Amino acid sequence: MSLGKSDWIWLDGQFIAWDDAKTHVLDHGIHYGTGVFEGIRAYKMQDGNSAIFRLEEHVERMFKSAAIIQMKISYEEKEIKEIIVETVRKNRLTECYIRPLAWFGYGEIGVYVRNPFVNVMVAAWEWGKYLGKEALEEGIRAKISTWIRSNPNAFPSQIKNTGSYLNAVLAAREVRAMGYDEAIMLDHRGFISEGPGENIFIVENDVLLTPPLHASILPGITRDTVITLAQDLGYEVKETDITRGRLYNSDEAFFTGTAAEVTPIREVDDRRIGSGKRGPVTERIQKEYLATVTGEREQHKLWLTYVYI
Ligand code: PPE
Repeated sequence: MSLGKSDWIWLDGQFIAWDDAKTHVLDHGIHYGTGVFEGIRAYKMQDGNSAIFRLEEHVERMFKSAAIIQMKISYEEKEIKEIIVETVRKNRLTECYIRPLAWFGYGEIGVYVRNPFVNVMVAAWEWGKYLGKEALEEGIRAKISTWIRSNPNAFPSQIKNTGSYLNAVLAAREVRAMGYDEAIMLDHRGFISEGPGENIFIVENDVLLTPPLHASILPGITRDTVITLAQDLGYEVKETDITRGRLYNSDEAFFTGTAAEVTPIREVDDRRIGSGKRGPVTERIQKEYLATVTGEREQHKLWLTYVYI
C-alpha cells in the first residue's frame, strides 16, 4: 500500500519536516531488524474532536516489546503518550494511523550489540481501509500460507518487533500473488494462528472462538476489545486451538486489527465460509467496534484519549 503523508514527524526529541525525517544507512535496526513499533488509530468523534483508541495499551505493549529485546528507551511511557498526541495535533489530523518506532541506531555493527543507541520516532498520517474499501462489507478471500508463524523460541510472538515481520511479509506476498486478499498463518504445531497483520476469530453456533496466546499470536488490542464487546453483547467467547478444518466449517470468520478493524472473511482456501457473506454476528461486532472507537459507547470512553481540547 502506498504511504500517505503528513507534515511533521517526531524524531529523537523534535519535530522534523516529513521529507527530512531520515536515518543513517548503517543503523543497526536496518541491518538486523532490531526495532519495536506500534500501530495505533485515531478516529473522528461525533463532536468533531479526534480520539486515539487505547493509546495506553499500545504504548504499554511497545515498552513490553522493548523489554523483551532488552532495548532501553530513554523516554517514559507517559512521555511517549504525550508525544503521540502532540504528533496528531501538530499535523492537524483527526482520522489517522499512528506509527511509533524505536530502533537500535548508529554506532555499533554486528549481531552482538553492547550498548546500542536507541532512536525513537512517531509518525501519523491518514491511512484508509487496510484490506480495501469493500472488504468491511463484502468480506475477503483468505488463503492459508505455506509460511508458518515462528516457534516462540525463534521469535517471541507477543512482541511487535520489526525483524519478525519478514515472516508476515513472506506470507502476505505469497497469497496476494495467487490472487487472494490476505493470508492466514498456522502456528508451529499446525493450528490456526493469525493473519500477517491481524488476529482471527471464528463463529460456531453463536460462540466466538479465537486462537490462544500460545498459538504464536500477537496479543492484539483489537482482539481484546472484540472479546470485551462480544461478552457485553452476551456472546460466549473461547480462546482455543482451532484446526484448519474447523475454520473451513465455521459459520463465520473475521480478522481483527488496528489497521484491519473488524474484517469479515468470506472464503478460506476456496471454501465458502457460512453463507459466503459477512455473517450476522460479525456484522454486530463490527458495528459495535466502530461505535466504540468513534466514542458512541459511554461505558468505553476510558479507551479514548482526546487529541484536541
Ligand atoms: N497480529 C499481527 C501479526 C499484527 O501485526 C497485528 C497488528 C495484529 C495481530 C492485531 O493487533 P492490534 O492492532 O493490537 O489489534 N498489525 C498492525 C500493522 C499492520 C501493518 O501492515 O503494518 C496494525 O494493525 O496496526
